[in-house]
Amino acid sequence: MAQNPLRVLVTGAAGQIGYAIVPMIARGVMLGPDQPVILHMLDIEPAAEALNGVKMELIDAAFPLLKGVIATTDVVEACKEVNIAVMVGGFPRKEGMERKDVMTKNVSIYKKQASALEQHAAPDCKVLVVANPANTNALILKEFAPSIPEKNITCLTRLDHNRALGQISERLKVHVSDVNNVIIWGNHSSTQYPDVNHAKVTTSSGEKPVRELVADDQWLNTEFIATVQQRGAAIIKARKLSSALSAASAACDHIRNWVLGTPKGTWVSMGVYSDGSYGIERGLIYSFPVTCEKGEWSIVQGLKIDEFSRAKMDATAKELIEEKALAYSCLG
Ligand code: NAX
Repeated sequence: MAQNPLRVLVTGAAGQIGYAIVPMIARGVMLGPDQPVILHMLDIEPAAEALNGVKMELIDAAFPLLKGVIATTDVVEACKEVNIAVMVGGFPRKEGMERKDVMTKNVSIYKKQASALEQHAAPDCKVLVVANPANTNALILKEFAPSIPEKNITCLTRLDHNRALGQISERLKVHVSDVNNVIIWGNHSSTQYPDVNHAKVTTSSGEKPVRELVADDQWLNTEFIATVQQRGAAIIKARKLSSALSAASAACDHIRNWVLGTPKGTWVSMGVYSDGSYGIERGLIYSFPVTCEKGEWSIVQGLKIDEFSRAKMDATAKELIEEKALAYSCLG
C-alpha cells in the first residue's frame, strides 16, 4: 500500500547545507526508500530568488518520492503540518561580532520559529536543530514551544559522532561501518568530548574494544579528541567553506535512526534534553549516547565513567550552562 507523504521542513534551505540535504531527503536517504515526502523550504527574503532556484532544480531532478515542494519566506506557511523540522537557518558569526550579538540574533530567530512550529506543525513533529549554537538554539526552541514535548526537540551532534567513527576507521584501517558506539558528550563546539571507552570494532574474530585495537592511549586521549573537536575548522581551512555534505548526511542519519530505530546493540549520539543522567544538569540540551525504537530515543544508562571522562563531560556541561545564561540575557 502506498504510504502517505511526510512533510519535511528545512529552514535555511537556500544555504550550503540546505542545498546538500534537500536532494538527500527527496531520494529517501532520511526517511527510507518507500517513504514519499513533501519538502517545505524556508529562507529569508534576500535569499528568496536562490531558494526558488533550488525548487526549480528539485523539479528538474524528477525524484519519484518527492510529492511536492513549498519554497517560502513565510514561517507560518513553512511550518504548516510538518512532521519533521530540520532547522538549518540561522545567523552566522561574522568577523568582529561579539558572541552576545550572534546569540541575540539567533535567540530571536529561534523564539519566533518555535511559536510557528508550536502553532502550525503536526502534533508529533520531530525537530532537529542544526544551526549554531545548535544545543542552545534547540533549548530556546523548546522553551518557546512549551506544547511540543521535550522529547521531540533535539540538536545535531551526529556529525561529530560520524567524524569520530571516521578517525578510528582511518587509524585502524577498518571499514567505518565496523566501528560502533563512540560517544559525543555535551556541546556541539570545541568543548565536546569524543569518548571511545565503550566503542567496539567488529572483526573476523568477534567484537574488540577500540582501546585494545588502537593500543595507544596517548593518541586516543589527546590527538584523536583534538582532531574530532577541531574537524570543522580543518574543513573550513581546506574548503574555504564550512562542512556541508557531511553535515547534511549526518542530519539524515540522525532523523533516520530516530524515526526508524538504531540497530540492536548499537547507539548513536544526539543532543537531547537532559533528565539528569550521568549527573548532567537537567534542562540543558546535551549530547548523550542514545538508542532509538518506535520513534523514541532513550539515553543509554549504566556506562562506567572514569575520572578523565568525568572532567571532560563536566567541562562541556559548564560551557552549556554559560551559553544558556547568555541566551537568557539576550531575551531582553
Ligand atoms: P549558510 O550560511 O550557507 O546557510 C544558512 C541559510 O540560513 C542562509 O540561506 C540564510 O539566508 C538562512 N537563514 C538565515 N536566517 C534565517 C531565518 N531566520 N529563517 C530561515 N532561514 C534563515 O550556512 P550553512 O553552511 O548551510 O550552515 C547552516 C548552519 O549550520 C550554521 O549555523 C552552521 O554553523 C551550522 N552547522 C552546524 C553543524 C552541526 O553539526 N550542528 C555542522 C555544520 C554547520 O557548521
